[in-house]
Amino acid sequence: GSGFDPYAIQQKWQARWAEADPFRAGGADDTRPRKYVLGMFPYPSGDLHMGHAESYAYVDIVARFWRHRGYNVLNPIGWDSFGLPAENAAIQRGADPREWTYANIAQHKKSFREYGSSYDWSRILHTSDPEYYRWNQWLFQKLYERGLAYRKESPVNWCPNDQTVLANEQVVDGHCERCGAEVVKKKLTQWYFKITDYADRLLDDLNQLEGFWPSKVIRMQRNWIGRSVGADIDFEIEGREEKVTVFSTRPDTLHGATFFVVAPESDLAAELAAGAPAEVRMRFQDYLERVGKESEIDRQATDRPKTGVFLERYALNPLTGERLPIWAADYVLADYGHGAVMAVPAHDQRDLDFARAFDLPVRVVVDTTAPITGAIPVIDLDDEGNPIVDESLESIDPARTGIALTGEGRMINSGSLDGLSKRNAIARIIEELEAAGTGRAAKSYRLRDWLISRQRFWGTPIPMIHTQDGRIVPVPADQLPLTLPDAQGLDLAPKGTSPLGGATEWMQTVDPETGEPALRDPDTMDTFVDSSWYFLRFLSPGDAGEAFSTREADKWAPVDSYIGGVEHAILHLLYARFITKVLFDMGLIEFTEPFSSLINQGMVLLGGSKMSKSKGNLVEFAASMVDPGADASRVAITFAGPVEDDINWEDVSTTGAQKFLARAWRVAKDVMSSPDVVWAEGDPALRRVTHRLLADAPGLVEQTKFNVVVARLMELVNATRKAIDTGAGPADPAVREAAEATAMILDLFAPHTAEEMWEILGYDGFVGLVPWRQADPTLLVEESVTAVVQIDGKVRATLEVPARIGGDELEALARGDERVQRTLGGREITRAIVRPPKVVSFSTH
Ligand code: ANZ
Repeated sequence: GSGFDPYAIQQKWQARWAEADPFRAGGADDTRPRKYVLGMFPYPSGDLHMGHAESYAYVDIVARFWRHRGYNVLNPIGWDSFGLPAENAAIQRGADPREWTYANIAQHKKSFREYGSSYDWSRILHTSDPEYYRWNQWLFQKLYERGLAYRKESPVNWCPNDQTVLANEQVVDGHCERCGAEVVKKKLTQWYFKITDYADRLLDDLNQLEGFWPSKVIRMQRNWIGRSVGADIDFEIEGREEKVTVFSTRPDTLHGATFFVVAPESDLAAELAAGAPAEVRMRFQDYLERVGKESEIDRQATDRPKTGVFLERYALNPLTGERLPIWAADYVLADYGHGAVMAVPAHDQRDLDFARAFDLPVRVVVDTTAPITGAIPVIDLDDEGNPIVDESLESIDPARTGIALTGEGRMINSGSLDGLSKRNAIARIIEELEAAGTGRAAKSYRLRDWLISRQRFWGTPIPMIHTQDGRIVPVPADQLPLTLPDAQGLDLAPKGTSPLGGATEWMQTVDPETGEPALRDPDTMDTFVDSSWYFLRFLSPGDAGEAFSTREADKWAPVDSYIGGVEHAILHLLYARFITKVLFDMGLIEFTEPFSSLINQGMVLLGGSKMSKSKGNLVEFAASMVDPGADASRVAITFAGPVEDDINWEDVSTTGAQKFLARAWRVAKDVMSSPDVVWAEGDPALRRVTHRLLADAPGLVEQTKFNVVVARLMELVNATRKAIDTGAGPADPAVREAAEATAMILDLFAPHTAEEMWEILGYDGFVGLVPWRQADPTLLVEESVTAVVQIDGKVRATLEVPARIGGDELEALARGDERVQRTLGGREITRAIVRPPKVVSFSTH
């Protein structure tokens, strides 16, 4: 038959790909340069939808593109297959999380095959396989050896619904990232990875990624790490042996400190209260209880009334010896800086609010009305537009106005610092404190250590042994992997302790040193450990002797293009960056950043919200393979807008995509020349369209302007159709040339249709493997024409423009022209008639 049958074409080429396995990465003898393209591996929930279709379409565009450009491309796929949803599904159905997980993986694999994704299918990995997670255990023990894995008791984020702890990164606005329940604090002993040791490098190395990662992601990472620069200052406390250190970003304001505040839940607060009169102790206890019930969100809100308790104890200003009353107040957080602050109400808004609430003194030490050399003074204007110049210090007294003076100025009331600017004062006071031995330059971070223990079953068992005499020792290497026990007979329901604790037999082990009975660790690892290094496992996935091959890593890594959702902007990317640096320090890899470039795609929305099973607004990936078909899905999604924008599924035209593919296919059918035509011949106009696309597409793909390439392909197909029907005719060599270029470029977006076209055009091999055809530079020279710009009927300017200029582009050029601007003289254009390429006519009335 002569009809276009996308489903038949799809099945035909999938069978051929399955047989020939053409997208396997080249081995040791492959001399082409290498590219490692990776999509963030999927979580095997049952509901792959069009959001996944988008992400994996983009991955395939990039992988296919580099193959055409002559690279040896590695494009693997695997599954992030441990985690809560499997466990929750198992609990609901009384099933085994393992069965649920692997059944879903099988479905995913089928879908990706049907999508025509050009994976190297020989490198599949699942993080829930013991062959994989034994290397999580290896990694854990390596971190432990290096002092980067440790246990501590501290208040942790606890999700009362999932009955497990959460990393800071998994708490969004005080709620569980996964289930939305309000997170509470609970004191527990847990395992941590010491990511804070890497805070500076994680921050500084972001500079390398500038321009290669979305700037939004870089900004989010910077904020998350949250480095503040200042000083640590040691305060003597009356009646206490040891000094107490505070962190301040404004050590220059030390003379303005009028009181001292400690976090109520800190050990220091408890200790200070214990040494206070009974009545104070009671008030403190009441307050502590009240604070314990507050949510994180409430606590961090700036607009709520300040509360606190005076502990009737005093700190001494290290420079002046001034006595500062010590308060416990909840606006100071226990786990930031040192959990205590010197309060400078004149220059810090939180301190000022507190001072005004409790009638504490306010002392100005920075005159913000004084001019600072080199700084541009900010001058306010009054109603008439005259500068307000005679602002006096009294008129902005914070004690009266309630507004802290946080701006620049000159130091006053500060002894040796008087007259200095902020910067000089900070440098000077740090010198003085260092000389006196009561302070030093310091940095503070918002970043906390990574809590990796989870009280859940479906994860990597922590490879540590708790001995009878209280030691904690690694499971000996020859006993790894420490595999999960059978879920059968285990109570998986969340109850606040790990289900593994109930696997009595599994829990029993021996102390490797003494042979005495000992217990295993019942917790499992956060699944972000699994995904922190998986990109390295793809390089030697079957390797039973090591986590990854250093030799293969030297060849392939880091990942050249990493593609996935912006929801991973912080957690996953930060952890992967951290582990990469640790592996670098271990001498196992030669790079310090895992992902050289990052592409974040927007979301696919239906009815205005993100597709999800719970909202019942899923368009299923699997179903879309039949209607509209894999290629039409890919083209429609890609054409719907820029990569990073959200897409409304309602606006995505799958019928438009189907029609375009049918037109492209029909062009190939109509070609009447044979593959050995003379390339330099044929219709020059059509050749120019072809060659311009050959020349432009690589840059567009590298800039991830995939939708523009699709638009240009549509243009090429239309031009070819026109040449066939009303121009040079189907035997013209330019028509064949256009059809071949179409097939080769269409391969990025619609590989089944492209392969079919290639075969129709008389070729044997896969179009997916053909080298990019070079554009002929002589065909790229743009013809230009003279366009006239009229304003109210008179020609006011002429422009040299490309003959093929678009209307919008021409209008923009005309509006921006200097002569046009001058003639308009500020008048508004009320009407614009644009006839590209030659006429633009503006009216102003
Ligand atoms: C004195 C001072 C004077 C401060 C001044 C600021 C302005 P960032 O920028 O967020 O790092 N601080 C220190 N530890 C704290 C804690 N555990 N809880 C709440 N606040 C804490 O903020 C650093 C500043 O926040 C520090 O500098 C300290 O107040 C306060 F005019 O010290 B500052």
